[in-house]
Amino acid sequence: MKRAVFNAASAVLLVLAFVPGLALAKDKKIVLGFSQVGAESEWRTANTQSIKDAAATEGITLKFSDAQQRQENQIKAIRSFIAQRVDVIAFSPVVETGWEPVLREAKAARIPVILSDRAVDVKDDSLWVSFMGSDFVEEGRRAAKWLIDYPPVKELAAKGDVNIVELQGTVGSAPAIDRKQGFEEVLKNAPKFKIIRSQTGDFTRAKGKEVMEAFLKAEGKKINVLYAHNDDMAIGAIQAIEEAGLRPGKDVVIVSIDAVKGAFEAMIAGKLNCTVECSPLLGPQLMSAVKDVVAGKPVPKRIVTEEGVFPQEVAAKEFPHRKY
Ligand code: GZL
Repeated sequence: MKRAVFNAASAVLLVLAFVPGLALAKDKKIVLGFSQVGAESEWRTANTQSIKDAAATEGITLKFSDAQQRQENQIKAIRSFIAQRVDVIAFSPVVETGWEPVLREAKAARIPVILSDRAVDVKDDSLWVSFMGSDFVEEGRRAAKWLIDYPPVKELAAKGDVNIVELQGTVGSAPAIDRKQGFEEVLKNAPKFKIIRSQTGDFTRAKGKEVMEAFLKAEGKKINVLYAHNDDMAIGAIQAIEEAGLRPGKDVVIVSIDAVKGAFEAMIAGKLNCTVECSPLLGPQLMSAVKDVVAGKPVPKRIVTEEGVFPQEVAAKEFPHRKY
């Protein structure tokens, strides 16, 4: 009798081993392979910390790779996760395109893929299970709406054109494409607002400063506004504006995106006028989705993070409550 029971139990276990989602025995820890963009900004650092903290809290084994903002490094990391037979792969794609081949390899290996923070542009959306992150187009709209309604800028528009220079994020990345789209969508109804220069600062402080120096050399005091796709580039640009003898936040009104601590410090110092929130604290949501995927539960195809807008006048009050 005992032998029959033992054989039946081992047969059940054998079947479970081939049914994804049920394959994990109770005590086996989930293994997540995560390919991160890099460490280019305060936002990214906070995002990485959120992911690592949440994995530890949930008892998920995290295999983490930093791609130093290079797509080929992310593709290599994903291939390595496939070879290691991780349970789930998640990544923040540095750019939108060029992912089909490696995502097809993950699908063929029956390893689910979750997109965190940024989206991919692929025809077959069965190549990824869920995309969690901000609505970057809406962030661009919010930046433009705040700018158009900002009283000192309204006064400028009453007298003539408002000349804007734009520091774009990483070329080809979802946030750079979408933040530009959202900002320009609102500006369509504000003809006095003109983007006179636009160039990538690759989301970094150093490049943001370098490109702003070039803008100032070319346009000088003609520049009324800087729109930066992230706070790090805005903070770099603030240095360039001061070195050019101008007052950031006054001679050049500055609106940027992320709402990292550095932006609140710049607003409190009167050097930045508004930051649109883009939360990097995606770790808990990601781990919850990972556990659901492994358990064979349904996961929403799109999970949007809720965010706000922080103008200079609320910075001092809000700053103590900021988590990143
Ligand atoms: C947005 C994220 C962007 C941040 C930048 O979700 O992908 O990348 O806005 C970061 O600070 O570098």
